[in-house]
Amino acid sequence: MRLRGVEILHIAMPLVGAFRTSFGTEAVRETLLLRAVTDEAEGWGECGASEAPLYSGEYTLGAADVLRRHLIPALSGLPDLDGHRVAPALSRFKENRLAKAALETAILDADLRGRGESLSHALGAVRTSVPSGVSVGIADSIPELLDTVEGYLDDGYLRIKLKIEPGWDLEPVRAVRERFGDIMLQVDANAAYERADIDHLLALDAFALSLVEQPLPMDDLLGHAALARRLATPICLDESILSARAAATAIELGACRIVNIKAGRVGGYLESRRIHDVCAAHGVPVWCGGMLETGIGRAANVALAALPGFTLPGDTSASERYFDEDLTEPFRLVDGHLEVPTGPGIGVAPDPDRLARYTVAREWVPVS
Ligand code: NPQ
Ligand code: MG
Repeated sequence: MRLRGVEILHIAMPLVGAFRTSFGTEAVRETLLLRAVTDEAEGWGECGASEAPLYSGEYTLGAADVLRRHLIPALSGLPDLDGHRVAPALSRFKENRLAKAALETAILDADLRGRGESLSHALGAVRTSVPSGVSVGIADSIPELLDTVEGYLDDGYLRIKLKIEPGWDLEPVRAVRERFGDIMLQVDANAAYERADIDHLLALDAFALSLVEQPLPMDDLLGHAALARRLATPICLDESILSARAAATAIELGACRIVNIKAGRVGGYLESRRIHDVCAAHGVPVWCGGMLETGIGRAANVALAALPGFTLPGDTSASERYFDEDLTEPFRLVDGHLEVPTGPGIGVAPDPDRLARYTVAREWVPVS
């Protein structure tokens, strides 16, 4: 397969409600879609970056710049390009994992479409549908939070994840546990605490949580290990796990017992599978995280979540959790599950009218 070029589409999708985390509030999903054009097929990838570098150091316009200036040109002149050859061709460029993942996914999608194979099959999926959880942002009040959670439980979500931060932790968690009883419940701090907060975090053990996600800074694996020695609730890492090697290190240090896998954060779906494999070898459960994806990114996440080691419900929510109108046919919750696409590649494509409605700029990056 030979790459002809990549179209970078800048999109802005209004969210059904603002999503607040310890690092900021998002009301419009501003990111990139990539359309890879090859001599065999076209492929799509979605970038996890958002308008500002708040989740990681990457942001949408920075990702577009590194893609047009460095990453896409590095794929020129490769006569036998396929999904597996993207990461080696990009490896001399440091970091920029969200951008690299988007490009690898677009090439992988084109490659698989050309061969008529689904991404789920290529990755080693064993399920036809995946259990879904939902991530619930920080609310203005506890009554408002309880209303939101009740709505998601009525929708059928199989587990609830509450975003927490200092000042919004024990009381909202207690209120949800008391009101809804024995639901599957977990929390995500997005690195909002420090080692000095360890005594405070131990109080979370009172609420029978499935896990506490990324309580401490991403580079503090030893802090997570110290917390893990005192906390009964399993620690799950998100931001800290940037590669399969990082997963192996974190597990060996005792910094986590569960891993959140987001393909964007680790540079792509192929590295995601390696993390899945490392975790499986250590008996560490994994689940699929989310970055407020449109149907393009969501389709690929659902394929990944169908692998055997994904034994916990992911942040693989239905389209309507985030958007009134998705770019693809909407992903719908059926008995708490999303169906895994079976068509070639990621198995979905943007609807042209809806794509035009939410595209704010597009640029064609040719390769020779
Ligand atoms: C997490 N996701 O698990 C992330 C955080 C997150 C679903 O909780 C724009 C882009 C906004 C990426 C908000 C969920 C975001 C974002 C939150 C990622 O930590
Ligand atoms: Mg997280």
